[in-house]
Amino acid sequence: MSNPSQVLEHVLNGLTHGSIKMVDLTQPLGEETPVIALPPEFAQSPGFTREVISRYDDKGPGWHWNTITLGEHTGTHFDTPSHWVTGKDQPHNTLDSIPVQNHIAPVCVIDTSKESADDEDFLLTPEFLEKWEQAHGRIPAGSWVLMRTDWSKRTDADAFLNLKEDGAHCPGPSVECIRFLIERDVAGFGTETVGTDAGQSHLFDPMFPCHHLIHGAGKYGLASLCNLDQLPPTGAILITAPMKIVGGSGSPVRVFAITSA
Ligand code: 23J
Ligand code: MN
Repeated sequence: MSNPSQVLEHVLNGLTHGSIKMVDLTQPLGEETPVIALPPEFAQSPGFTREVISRYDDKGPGWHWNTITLGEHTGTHFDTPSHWVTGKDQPHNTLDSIPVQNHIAPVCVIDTSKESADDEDFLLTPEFLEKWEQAHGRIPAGSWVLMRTDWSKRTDADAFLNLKEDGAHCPGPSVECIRFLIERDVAGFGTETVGTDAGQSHLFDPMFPCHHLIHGAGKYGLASLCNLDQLPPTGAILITAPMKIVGGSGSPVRVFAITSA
C-alpha cells in the first residue's frame, strides 16, 4: 500500500465495512454546557445563549436561524498559543493562521480513570507517562496526548465543575508533566475536564501550567473531550476542526478520532 490513493481508498473501505470507525470526541454544545469558573478577581466567560432571528414566521417565513453568543472557550474547545501571554509572539498562533496539516495528528491516550476516580485532584506526572511509554512506546513528536479521566461521564454540571469553597477540584497535568510533553514535542494536550489545567492549578507555579507552558511552546490544547474510553492507547488519528476566527484564541471544536474498530 505504498500508493497514497490506495491508502485513502483503504480507509474509506474500512469505514464502510466496519474495520475502521470514527469516534466523536465532542460534547453537545448548548445552554446547559458548563463553563469554567475562574477565581473571582478575574473576568468570567459567558456560556452559550441564543436568540431567534426568525423561525418560519413574519421575520422569515421560510427559514429558521439564530444568533448565538458564547465565550471562545465554551464546551469542547481548542486552545491556541495566542490564548496565553506566553504564546502571544509564537508564529501561526491564532485559529486563522494554524497550518491546516496541524489539524490532523496521531493520538496517545493516557488512562488515568482509576486514579481520577480515587482522587479528584489527581495530577498526571512524568513518572506516570514514563510507565505508559514502557508499555506503549515513546510518545511521538507531533502527536496529541489526551488524558482520560472519565470526567466526561459526570453529566451533572455541578459534579463536572466540582466547585468548592476553595475553587474547582478536577484532575489535570502537573507542571513537570507539561515540561515532559514539551520535551517530547507533542502537538498538544487534551482533557475531559472544563479546561486543560487541573482544578486547583491557579495555586501552581507557574499558575495554570498547561496554558502557561504549552502555549508558550507554540502547542495547542483541547478541553471538555468525551468518549476517550473508546480509543486505543496508540494508533488512532485525531482530526480537530475549530472555527477559523480571525485572531481567535480558541473556539468550540469538532474533534473526530479515526481508529480501528
Ligand atoms: C482562562 C484562564 C484560565 C483557564 C482558562 C482560561 C481555560 O481553562 C480555558 O478554557 O482556556 S484554566
Ligand atoms: Mn480554553
